[in-house]
Amino acid sequence: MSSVLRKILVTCALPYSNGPIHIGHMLEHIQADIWVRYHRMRGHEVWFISADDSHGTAIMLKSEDLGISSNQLIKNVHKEHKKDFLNFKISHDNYYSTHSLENLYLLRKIFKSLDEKGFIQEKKSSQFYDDIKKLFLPDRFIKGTCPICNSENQYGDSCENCSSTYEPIDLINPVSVISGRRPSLKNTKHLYFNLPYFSNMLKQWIHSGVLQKSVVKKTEEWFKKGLKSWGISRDAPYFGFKIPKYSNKYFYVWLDAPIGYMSAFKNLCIKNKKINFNEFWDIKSNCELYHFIGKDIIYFHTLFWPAILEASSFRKPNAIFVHGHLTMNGLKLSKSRGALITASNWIKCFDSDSLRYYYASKLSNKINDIEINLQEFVHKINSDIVNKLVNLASRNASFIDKLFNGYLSNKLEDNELYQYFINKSINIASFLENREFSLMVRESMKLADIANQYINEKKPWMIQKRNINNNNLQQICTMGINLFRIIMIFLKPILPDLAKKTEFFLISKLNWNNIKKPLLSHKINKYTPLYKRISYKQIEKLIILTEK
Ligand code: NOT
Ligand code: ZN
Repeated sequence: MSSVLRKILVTCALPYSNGPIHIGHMLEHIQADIWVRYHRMRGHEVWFISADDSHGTAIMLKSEDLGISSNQLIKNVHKEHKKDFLNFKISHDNYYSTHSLENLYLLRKIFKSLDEKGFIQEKKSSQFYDDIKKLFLPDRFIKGTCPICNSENQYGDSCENCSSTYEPIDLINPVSVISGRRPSLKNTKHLYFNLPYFSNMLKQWIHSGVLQKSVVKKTEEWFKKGLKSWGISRDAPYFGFKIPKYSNKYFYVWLDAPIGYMSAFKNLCIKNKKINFNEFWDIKSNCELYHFIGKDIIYFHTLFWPAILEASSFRKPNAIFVHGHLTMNGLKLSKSRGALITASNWIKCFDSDSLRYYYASKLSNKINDIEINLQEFVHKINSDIVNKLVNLASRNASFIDKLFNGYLSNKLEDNELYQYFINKSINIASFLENREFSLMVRESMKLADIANQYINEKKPWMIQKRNINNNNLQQICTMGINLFRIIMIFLKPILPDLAKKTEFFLISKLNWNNIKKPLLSHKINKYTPLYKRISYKQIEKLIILTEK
């Protein structure tokens, strides 16, 4: 076990309450979950939280569409989301919602503090308004032609074609997504947070090692353009929290969403009295805080959020861990449909360890997009998990069971090889710590190859046939089982289901801290298949479900 005990709080971005969890969300939660499970295994105190992001115009409109209240919608969705994460063995300690008393309390407290310190200003502005729907339109509900590259059908805040960001009023031929009409401009008053005041602090902060290099670069681009004050209020009708002393004004969802990180944790502290909220969020906290996010919401986490924390005298994160997007170009499914592969459809076709493993085999600590390919997925699972890993257990277990009554020998056949595997744990640990999961998976599979090769060379089946040296046979198979055990200790954070079955099979917990001590003179259970081969037929089923 590593000597210094750390206290760590980990968050995933909060999925919106207006739709199902898809395998794109799952990429992030699996990435964070692997990291969390690894740190728990090393004995650290880790709290892992997320929540539904339950406010905003999109949710209000969606519930109208469905003919139910927004409250009912977010309740239904929350239940579904929780089930999805459970199905994929995401080990959140709390999965909460931003529509909660704790969030309201912290939002008000933070707003009050910002206001008292003079960081909130009121400004007049004119915004697009849908006269038919009687609604001020959020950026994402206005589409038009990009003022920079002239590409059509772009959102009000940024262009997907040329990546420029702009104001909705800059769009050429703006159209309301809701009514399909040209919106009118209407005057309103809004509250703004004085972000530019924090420019120097933020500049320093982003260069203090808290961000990946490419994320620093992206953030610097925004500095070059100059920071602007940030609008934190929205006009009614809106589903969210009301701003005190203002009639008809609500807090913008992007203000109470990050506060959702704190409030989900606060709620956890209420349920578990041993955890102390202030110990983690106090400005002088020695605990570590990490946010896992996708690259589309860097801005909020590298500028707004640290500034809000600084302004309201809370601690800032130790790091923001940004990942790329999921793409599915090489597939029959189009890219836009990729987002439609829901977690619940996936789990009707495949187990969860398989997706966890596949993602791990593609993930690094860089922010490049991750291309998924279902053919490759099936191939990789069968060739790695079935042919290399599980096969290593089964081919040795049968001898131990049949000839030795389930008992492993009292010594290893090749101590040097065992030591070689142990030594690899240093590399593996550092890959896991640094979120270099693909390197870690590759290294583990190299070890599985070496272990299988060892068995191929020793040929236990020949020894049995010739009935020559039973001691030697037992030691070789004991070696094989122990090498399998080491690899499974490494892979336990990635493959929780397989790890559980392995622990039952070995009658021993997979622990990092006793990795050096092989299982000797130890009884193991009769081998039953630990993992079933998957087939291309299951892909067809998934595609049919997705296109329904
Ligand atoms: N619901 C948002 C999204 O993009 C994520 C909110 C994350 C919380 O899906 N916030 N911050 N900062
Ligand atoms: Zn453009």
